[in-house]
Amino acid sequence: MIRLAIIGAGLMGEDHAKIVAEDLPGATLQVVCDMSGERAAMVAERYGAESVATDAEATIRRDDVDAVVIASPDFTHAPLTMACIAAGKRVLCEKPLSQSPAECEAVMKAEQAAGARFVMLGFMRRYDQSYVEMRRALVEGKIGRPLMMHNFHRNVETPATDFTGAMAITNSAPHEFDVVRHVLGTEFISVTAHQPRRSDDRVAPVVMVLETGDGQLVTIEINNNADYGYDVRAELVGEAGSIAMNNVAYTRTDMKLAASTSYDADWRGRYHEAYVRQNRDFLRFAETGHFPEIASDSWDGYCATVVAEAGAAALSAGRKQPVTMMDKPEFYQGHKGVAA
Ligand code: ISE
Repeated sequence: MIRLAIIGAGLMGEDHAKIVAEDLPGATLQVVCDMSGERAAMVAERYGAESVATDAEATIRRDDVDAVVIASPDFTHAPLTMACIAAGKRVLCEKPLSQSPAECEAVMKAEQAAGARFVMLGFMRRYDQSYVEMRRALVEGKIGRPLMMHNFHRNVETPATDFTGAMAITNSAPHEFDVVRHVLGTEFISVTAHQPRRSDDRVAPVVMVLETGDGQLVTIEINNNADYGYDVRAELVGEAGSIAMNNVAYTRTDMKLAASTSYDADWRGRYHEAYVRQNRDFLRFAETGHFPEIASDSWDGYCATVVAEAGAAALSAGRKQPVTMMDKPEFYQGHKGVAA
């Protein structure tokens, strides 16, 4: 059995604890750690954890912890990932790895110095069946050479009152930055960003247009105040056809001359299966040391952060910004496969 520690008992930490407890045979929920001992105890009690802690670094070093899931606040992700590498513990770090490209580079440097893979990033969209089928269609040549990919990412409302348009790019859009790179198998070279004007003081959507190094165009709309539901869409357009996400609704209700389907309130319902698949791949990684075929790693975390930084700069400057990245280290080459 792999003994897992969950660092952070907030929304994501509790969801990971639930998955470990209910959907991850072969793993035990060894420790729930949070700076609030009360919050950690509540989640531990709810999902049957062996113990509770409030000191993240000490938890990572514990002899009864084999691997770690980091779901604490964003600014702690990179330092706690470094602590996992130093302790020789494999880690699933929730996105983002860091908001700073320099911090991402430090993590990659530490991992390479350790001489083995330790870090898996929590860009779980790669495990969602719709993106799996898009990637497979591209690899199998079904739609011809890819030309464009269109993406919508809509939340009911912003998660915090101090949310900004730039945060839509740095907090929400990294999911698209990563999954589009994964599906297309290419890197971004430029980004422009625009916002429409709302009639109220809520954060307006952000629309980005990105160019890839292989001559493709990618559009990404992030709307954190869509109101009607959690709604993510994507369409991959090739020279010989296109493949689009078919809205995942398990039922349709027909009544009073109308038909309706429902939306999830947030990502935890819509992407539950993707999180379970991702976390099972992490468990196998923790057990075997073999990095999963389609998982995201520290390099992918760095790429998403660099694109996010360029996107925020484009929104602020009101003009196209280049996406400039370091050369990909040999250490991170390979494993750009297709899910089974
Ligand atoms: C949020 O930032 C996340 O990371 C969630 O995974 C995503 O589904 C949500 O839409 C984002 O706003």
